[in-house]
Amino acid sequence: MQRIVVLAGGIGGARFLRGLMSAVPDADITVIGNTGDDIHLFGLKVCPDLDTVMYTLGGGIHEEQGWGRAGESFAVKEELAAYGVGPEWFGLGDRDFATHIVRTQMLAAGYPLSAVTEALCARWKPGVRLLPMSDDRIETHVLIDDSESGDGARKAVHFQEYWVRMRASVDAHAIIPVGAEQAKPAPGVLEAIAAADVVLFPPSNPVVSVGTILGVPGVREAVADAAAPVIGLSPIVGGAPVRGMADKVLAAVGVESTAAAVARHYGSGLLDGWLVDSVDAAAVAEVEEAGIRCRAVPLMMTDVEATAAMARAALALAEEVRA
Ligand code: FO1
Repeated sequence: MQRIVVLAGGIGGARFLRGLMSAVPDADITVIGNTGDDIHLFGLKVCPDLDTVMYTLGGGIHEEQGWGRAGESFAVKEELAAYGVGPEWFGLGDRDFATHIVRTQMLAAGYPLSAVTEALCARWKPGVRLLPMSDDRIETHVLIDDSESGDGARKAVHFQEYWVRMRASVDAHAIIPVGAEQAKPAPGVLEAIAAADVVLFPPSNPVVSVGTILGVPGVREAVADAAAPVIGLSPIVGGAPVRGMADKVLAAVGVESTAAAVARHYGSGLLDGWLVDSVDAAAVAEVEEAGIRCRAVPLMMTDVEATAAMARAALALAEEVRA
C-alpha cells in the first residue's frame, strides 16, 4: 500500500485531499496539519485548519464557504454579542462550538492535541490519519504598521485577525510563528515522513500553512532527508493565488507571487518535483533550471475529478523523479 504524507493547510489542503483520496482510494494517507492558525476564543481552543480537513473529509463541511459546519446556526455567537462579548468578526457557529468545547475539555484533562484530534476524528472518520504538526502551542502572528501610533511603529496581530478581520488589506512586514522555536513535532510526524513513499505539498499557502509546518524544528530536515520524492502543487496560477490572499504573506517573506518563485522559495533541497498550472507552462524551464523537475497541468480544483487528476499528476511526477 502506498504511504503518502501530505502537509496541509485549511481549505486548499482539504479540497486537495478529497481529490487525492478519490485518485488513490487504497493509499495510506497521513496528513500533517497546520496549527499556526489556531486561536483561543471565549476560553476555547479553535483549530481551523485541522477542523477544515476533518469536516471536509468527514462530510460535515459547509461546502460553499470551505470552512465551518454545514447547516450551521449562530445562537451562541448572538448571545455572546448581546453581552458585548466578541470578537464579532470571527464566525463560530453552534455546531462548531461543540468541537471546540470537546477539544478544550480534553486538553484541560491533560490529553495532548494529537490525542484530542484522534478522538475527534473517531466521530468524523476522515479516512486519513490526521496529525497536528505539533502538540505544542504555536501561533502565527503578522507584523503590520500600527496606523494609530502615527510614528511609524509596528504591531503584531494574530493571523486570524489579519486574515479574517482585516482581510489582509494592509501589508504584512513579517510572519512570526510564536512558540515555534521551542516546539517539537507531534508524535508520529517525523516517523510518517521517514516512512513515506511520497510527500506532497498541496496547493496550500506556502508561507502560513506549509511554511509553518516546515518551521517546526526537525520537520524541514525530515522532509529534506526523506527517501521519498517530495512533490508540490503551485497555489499561484497566472501570477495570483487561486484562493485566499497568499500574495500578501509571500511579499512579507520577499517572494514574488509566481509559480516559479514559490518553487524556488521551497528550493531544490526540499522539492523534487513541482506542478504548475497550464497557463504557467512558460515557468517550467525556470523551475527545472533551479534543479526541480516541473510539469504544467491544469491546477484548478473545480470539482473532485479535476482535483483527482491533479493528484494523479503529482504521483506520476513522483514516479518520474524516482525512476
Ligand atoms: N474564515 C473567515 O473568512 N471568516 C470567519 O469568520 C471564519 C471563522 C472560522 C471559524 C472556524 C474555522 O475552523 C475556520 C474559520 N474561518 C473563517 C476560516 C479560517 O479563518 C481561515 O481560512 C484559515 O485559518 C486559513 O487556513
